[in-house]
Amino acid sequence: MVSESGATLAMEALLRWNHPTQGQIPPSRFIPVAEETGMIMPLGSWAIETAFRQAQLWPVIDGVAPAVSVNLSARQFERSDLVESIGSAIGRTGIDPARIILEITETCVMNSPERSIQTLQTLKNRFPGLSVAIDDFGTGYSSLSYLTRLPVDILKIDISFVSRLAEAGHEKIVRAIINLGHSLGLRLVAEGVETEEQLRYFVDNGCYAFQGHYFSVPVVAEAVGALLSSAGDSAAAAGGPGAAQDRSGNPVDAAGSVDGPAEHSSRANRLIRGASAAQ
Ligand SMILES: [Ca+2]
Repeated sequence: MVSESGATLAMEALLRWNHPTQGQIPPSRFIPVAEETGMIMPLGSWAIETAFRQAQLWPVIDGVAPAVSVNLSARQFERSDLVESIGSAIGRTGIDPARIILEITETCVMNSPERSIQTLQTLKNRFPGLSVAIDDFGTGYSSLSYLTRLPVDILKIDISFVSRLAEAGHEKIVRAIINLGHSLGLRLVAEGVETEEQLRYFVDNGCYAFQGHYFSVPVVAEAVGALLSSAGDSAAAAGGPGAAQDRSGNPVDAAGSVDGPAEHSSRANRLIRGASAAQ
């Protein structure tokens, strides 16, 4: 997640399975099986702790280390030992809870809204600073009255709306979600940003942060440190005295690039800073 000012606010942890003989098995294949068999519990706990541990290795840029965002499945969220499990992972890794974002879907929350409110409140009381995001917002079923009572911090606008933003109907829905988020005092994150036009739209409409291939394709855990360092350097450069000259000397080219993640990131930083300055 990248802010309007170009800072990397958070990295979302994504689970991948590189099988020794079958190669890459996508999560869309193994997560449903894990959910069905109950394997999601040990797998989910391992994923959370591993993400926290990796986040502890990330560089601190301008005194701030990015947060780590982890996805919770419905079954994980409904477990009675969820709070203990997250507490153990925090204890073992030493991560500051203020650097943790938990992502849950609206459908998962609405399965049992009263209980969800209680669970989220307990998590936030036990681990001050921890943030909660409603993931893929707009695709599930939400009760608006519960939404006002849920102790959540962030709405993530689903990729399906972002990718079809050019269609009038979708743009209206996105605008309504943004207005809803603002009215409820929530931070809005646009998921799946791939083009300069999409980015500009969300910058202009008051989104808090953005994520997607425009900034970086998913990278392996070992490469995240270098990606963050590179993004930090370019953000600092973009804010420095030579920034305007750099921008005009190196016009942003968002089309057809085969840049690596680091180049994507530095380009995004320059673009976002350019967009902010133009407002
Ligand atoms: Ca997510």
